[in-house]
Amino acid sequence: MHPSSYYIDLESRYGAHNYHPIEAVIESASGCEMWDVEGKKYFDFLSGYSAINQGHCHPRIIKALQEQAAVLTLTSRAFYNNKLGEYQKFITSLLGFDKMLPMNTGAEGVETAIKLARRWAYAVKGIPENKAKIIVCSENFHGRTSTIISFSTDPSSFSQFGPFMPGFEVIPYNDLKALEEKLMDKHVAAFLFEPIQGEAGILVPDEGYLSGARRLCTAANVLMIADEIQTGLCRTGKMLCCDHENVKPDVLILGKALSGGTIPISAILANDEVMLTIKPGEHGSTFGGNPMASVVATVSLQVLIDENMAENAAQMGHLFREGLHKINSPYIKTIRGKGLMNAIVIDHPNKDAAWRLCERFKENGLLAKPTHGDKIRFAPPLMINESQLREALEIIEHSLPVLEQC
Ligand code: IF1
Repeated sequence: MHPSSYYIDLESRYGAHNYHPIEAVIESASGCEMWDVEGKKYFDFLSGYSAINQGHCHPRIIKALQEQAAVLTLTSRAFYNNKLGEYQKFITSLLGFDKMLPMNTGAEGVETAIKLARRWAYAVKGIPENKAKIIVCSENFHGRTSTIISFSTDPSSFSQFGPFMPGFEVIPYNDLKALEEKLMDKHVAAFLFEPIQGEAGILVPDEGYLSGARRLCTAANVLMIADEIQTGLCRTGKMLCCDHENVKPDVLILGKALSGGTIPISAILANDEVMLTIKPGEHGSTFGGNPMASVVATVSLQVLIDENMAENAAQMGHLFREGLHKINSPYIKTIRGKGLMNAIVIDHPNKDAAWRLCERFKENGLLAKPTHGDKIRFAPPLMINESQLREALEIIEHSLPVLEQC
């Protein structure tokens, strides 16, 4: 048994310093609660950045993981296994696509979608080779690989990591006019977007943005690629965030909660015209589509459905935003979000105010973390119930006075 400081010091001494965590050393978790090494309980209001929608260590998911792990974990795709095909049939019929390509991290999912869009551009649309362009939005976050940061507009993501991958053009988010203008360019292959921008601070676009983008992409014969790695899987109150406007993207990317926060699993879904442009041996990964991931993903999706997590996220999300408004704090400038993907913007002269507030949240038993300085993201697991949510709102309200002292 060691105190939290022991573990923090170990990571400082032996680990890369690529994060600046809130100083809570978590030892166990269940549902929407976590316990640190001193036995202190916290509400988890970050959910592993929306990877733990089903709640920590969901018994059905853990059972499926343990049972499959004891039988067969990996064959590689050099051979078949008896779990991948059933998973692919399940997820494609659930979400309405012809086929699914399995990968591991979200960034790999985004990279795969980029390769599919470029290949489709050359093989189907007839764009001259190496001329394909992909339109992205400012303040996007799609991962940390060298290609993906090539089209980031956040210096903390891209500075001093050049040279960068060409073939991407940036337009403002939530701006259909800008998209329409860009789509006049016949070399545009795809539009890659987040239905709600997560890292940017939970930026919810205007009603009609998704359906407008769908209409424009269809008219211009451009692939609409929805990155639902963070917004998907019931987080915003529907199975997919695009469902709020009945929009069907041409390529759908999932990750994070596809495994209920157990192992890295991502999935790229598309119809045959796009998916079959990649031929055998032209793309893959060692662990992509392994039998353990296939079983875990199937159960993780089933749990979301069986436990009505989209409906609960919608209801609890309304209660949460209502509760934040009722606090009526002078320090909360903006409250925004959909379902249980929410954020507040802090209004305070001290640039460290949001961080200080999150430290006070921690002292009072709630874990959340600022994004981009003055925004605090609130994203608990989707199985949170009303009394837990109200207790969390109490903690938020009783922590805010700390801002009077900083
Ligand atoms: C970090 C952010 C969230 C994502 C979307 C792809 C990926 C992510 C919409 C890549 C990943 C994670 C990455 C993690 C923190 C977290 C994050 F702050 F970085 F931006 F959630 F908002 N598309 N987001 O949100 O998926 O490769 O990580 O599996 O890098 O610090 P991944």
